[in-house]
Amino acid sequence: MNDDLLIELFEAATDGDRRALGKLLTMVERQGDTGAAVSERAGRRAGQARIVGITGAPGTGKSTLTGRLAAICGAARPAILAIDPSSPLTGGAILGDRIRMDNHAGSATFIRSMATRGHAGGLAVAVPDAIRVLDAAGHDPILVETVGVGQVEVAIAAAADTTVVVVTPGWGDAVQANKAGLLEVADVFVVNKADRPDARGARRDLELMLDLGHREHAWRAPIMLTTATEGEGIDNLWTEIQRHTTHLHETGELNRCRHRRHRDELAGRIQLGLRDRVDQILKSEWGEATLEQVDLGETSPATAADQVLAALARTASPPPGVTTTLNPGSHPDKPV
Ligand SMILES: Nc1nc2c(ncn2[C@@H]2O[C@H](COP(=O)(O)OP(=O)(O)O)[C@@H](O)[C@H]2O)c(=O)[nH]1
Ligand SMILES: [Mg+2]
Repeated sequence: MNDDLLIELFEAATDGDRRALGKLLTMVERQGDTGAAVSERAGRRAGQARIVGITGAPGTGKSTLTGRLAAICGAARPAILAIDPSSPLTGGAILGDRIRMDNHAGSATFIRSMATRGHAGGLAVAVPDAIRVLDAAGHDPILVETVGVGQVEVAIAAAADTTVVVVTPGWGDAVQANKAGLLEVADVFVVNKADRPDARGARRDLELMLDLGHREHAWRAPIMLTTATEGEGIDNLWTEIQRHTTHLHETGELNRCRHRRHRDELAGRIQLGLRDRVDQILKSEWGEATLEQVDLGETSPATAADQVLAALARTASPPPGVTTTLNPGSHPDKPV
């Protein structure tokens, strides 16, 4: 990818050209060298946007709610990133989401769906890049909708500055949310479909669960009642999200939160890279010979793995600008 073309695309996207922004997002979705170049450039301008994750079980009303939030937040250029889990129904789900969001979000909102292509690990690295691109193009807030099932989806929602967990009336939903690990990651709870019977009961159930697992937190997640289809309770919800943003700023938690996010992103990428490397090694002549020794009982898997790791460490060199080696002890032949 030509550098000038990238600069042009970013400038156009920043000026509100949705096609240019769409192209940049497709590039990071595909990853590879072009995706990395886009991410790098985006990273220099990003860091201004508020990132709000919205998660919960399918059908709880996340898309409707997200569209409403974008419409009432009062921002000039909100964006919605809707993450779809891989399923044969994905195409339909995206379409349904789009319709429900478009109905409510207003024309100022930029909406993009991302589907799980290939392995979930790919999504985990592509989503932070997509957020970076939206941020760099001047979108704020960025509302990220994910289905709160599966570790990767929960992790994506939890990586936001503020994580909103959506449940609906009925005890089962709160129990499910608890099982999925959603109670711990919530900064704000929403009991949506408050037009249904016993929404207050659902709030009480949630409060009880929070009390049971209560740790000494400076922030206690408020529980908001909404009827997303009618737009009820959305203003109050946005007020609570903003209150959480202020809390993050005042306590310095925002920097810690972003630091953790970068750490997780870096770890995720290193793990993906290592996984590829492991496959390469096992497929190589050397890997096959080692495996044969294990088959014959001449080497134990533990010893063989140690040998491979030691060889990997010998070939590792620090990135430019980093003066210490990864493991100086194993590099007797290299100056530290
Ligand atoms: N009764 C009622 N239905 C709602 C409410 N919010 C959303 N729905 C409906 O619930 C269904 C699922 O909504 P959707 O936003 O797609 O949920 P998602 O799967 O969590 O994104 C749709 O038929 C919505 O119209 C609400 O507050 N009350
Ligand atoms: Mg949805």
